Amino acid sequence: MSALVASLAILFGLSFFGRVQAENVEFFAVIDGKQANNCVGTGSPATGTGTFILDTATGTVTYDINIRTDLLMGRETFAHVHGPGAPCVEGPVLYDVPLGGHKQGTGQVNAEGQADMLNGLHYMNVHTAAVGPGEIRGQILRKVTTPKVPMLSTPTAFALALGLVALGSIVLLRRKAALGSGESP
Ligand SMILES: [Cu+2]
Repeated sequence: MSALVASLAILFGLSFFGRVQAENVEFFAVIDGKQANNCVGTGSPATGTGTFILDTATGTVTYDINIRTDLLMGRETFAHVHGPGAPCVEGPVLYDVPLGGHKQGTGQVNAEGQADMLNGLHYMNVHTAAVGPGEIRGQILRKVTTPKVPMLSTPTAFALALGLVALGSIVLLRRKAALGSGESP
């Protein structure tokens, strides 16, 4: 019986571990003209920001990008995520991103693409009629996250607090009883 319980506990632990391993990694990009043209800049007043979430189990990248397309110097022609490409260095196209000020969708990267992305070697690139190779660009960098502190759920915390109060009361009652018996002649 206890062996069965132990097996179940191990199985539960493994499934939990497996779930933790397939994590979503968050990235952020600040997009501007300064990073484009090998960091020589393009003089574009347009800017943007983007969030990218990489599912390490599937290699799917879910993005949400906002760009001031109204400030672009020319009509937007293509939008891609490129990589591998370090900051100020150009790289090949990895996946298409729709045109427009609000870009939402998913891209797919292979194991190598995932490793490059985690190493900060992917970048968002907006091509325009004014600057063909890319008017604005933004390096896609991993979000700095603070380690999560394990939090007690409210019922658990309540039960724990109730237990401590009960324990304290028992200790106090025992002390009182002990003192009472000591005082009596
Ligand atoms: Cu491109």
